[in-house]
Amino acid sequence: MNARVVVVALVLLAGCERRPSFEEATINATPVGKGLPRGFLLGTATASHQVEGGNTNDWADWERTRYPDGRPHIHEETRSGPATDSWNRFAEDVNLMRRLGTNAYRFSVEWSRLEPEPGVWNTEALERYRQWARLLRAAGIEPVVTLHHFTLPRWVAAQGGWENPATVDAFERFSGRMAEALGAEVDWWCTLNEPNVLVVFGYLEGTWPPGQQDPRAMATALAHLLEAHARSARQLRARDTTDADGDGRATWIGLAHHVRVFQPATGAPSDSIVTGLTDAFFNESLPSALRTGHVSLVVPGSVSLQRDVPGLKDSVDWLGINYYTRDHVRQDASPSFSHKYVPAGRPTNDLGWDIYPEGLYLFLKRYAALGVPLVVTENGLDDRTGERRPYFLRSHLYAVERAVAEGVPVHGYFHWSLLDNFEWSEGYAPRFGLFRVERDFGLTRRDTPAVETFREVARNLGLTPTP
Ligand code: IFM
Repeated sequence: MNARVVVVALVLLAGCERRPSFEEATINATPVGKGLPRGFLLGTATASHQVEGGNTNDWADWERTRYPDGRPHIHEETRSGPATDSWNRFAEDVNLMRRLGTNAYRFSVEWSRLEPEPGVWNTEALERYRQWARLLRAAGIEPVVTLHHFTLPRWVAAQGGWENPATVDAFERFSGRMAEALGAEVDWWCTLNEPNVLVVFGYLEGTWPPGQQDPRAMATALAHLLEAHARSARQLRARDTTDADGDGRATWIGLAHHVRVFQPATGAPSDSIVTGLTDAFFNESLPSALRTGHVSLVVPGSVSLQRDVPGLKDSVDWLGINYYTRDHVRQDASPSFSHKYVPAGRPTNDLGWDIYPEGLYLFLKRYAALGVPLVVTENGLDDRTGERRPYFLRSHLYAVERAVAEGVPVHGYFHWSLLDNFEWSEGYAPRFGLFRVERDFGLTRRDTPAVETFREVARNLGLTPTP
């Protein structure tokens, strides 16, 4: 090879993006945690309805009712009931977090508890959440508060839920009230959890409340959710003026967006087209609306909604990414024009979801273009024996580190979940917890093998798990 050819080859190589190795041996040899930046938030996540117990909201009603053909809405007719009783065991749960060595906890406040009737506020519940935030701070754990994680008060559901613009007004009022009540303790706010998942299950597939199968209703609900987010962010900024953690900012606002890798099943153009459309709707609509302030929702053949939302552009200080899995996509004649599946032989979790850590790296790289810090607000797996979680945790944090090494501003990682909890339509069969919850033995919390892995990562990051 002459010198000119070598120079050209080197120039070409430098211009090529080289993907990091995701070989198991490489991952296992990496002291994960050491490559995360200073101030990185390492935490766990939960949501009120999944852990608190005793909630009365649209989901509790959905759990009691059935589809028109008589099938129960929830696997084995399970009800969330006492959940993990975290409403009463919060201090115990904080001790679990301290044992993990976490420095952040993402939890949601339950709107139906706080405002059981329009304009009627439950001051006792407000006080309890305030105490929780104080307890977390005292333990060196940053509270990250989600304002809406799927559930609605009954009165909001009765007025038409997210299809009704009045719900946007109600959520704005609720957000303002939360900012006033909790702002002295809370800086990190997550307005909404996974609006895309909520509208697909609730308004397109009809498997979550309100049980609709109507693409237009889905688009309307999603547009209202984005408007609610923008107005909520405005309220939080106006009414939470206390810098609780002393970092110079009184609020630090984002939302949690659920992403899935969609990969064409074959090289056929039809598979690629359908994959692109699926990705555009599910993964891209929301970030693009945040970037431009313009909501554009297109479902070929049925919906084209275009709307400017005041305040949406620049409404987030950070973007949360909830990442779990990848789907292979084949074009077919079904209403969604596609069949999504996991090829045989792939490693999966106990819900059959592909375990693909590289996908997290790819999304972090992709959303870096938004120009705001990113936070992995959820990542986890249903692992009923607990044996796969240590490597899952390691490999996904490795993916975060690779993105950080390439300059992506990732500010945190929250494992879903602290403990096994109510997994919506699937009831209590799935186990997403770092701590196992023994439902037949008084909701006792027990370590899974990944607790030790988490502690090791925390130590590598310079945190100090309690013994
Ligand atoms: O349990 C859910 C959570 O409520 C939202 N994100 C996905 C998790 C696992 O399915």
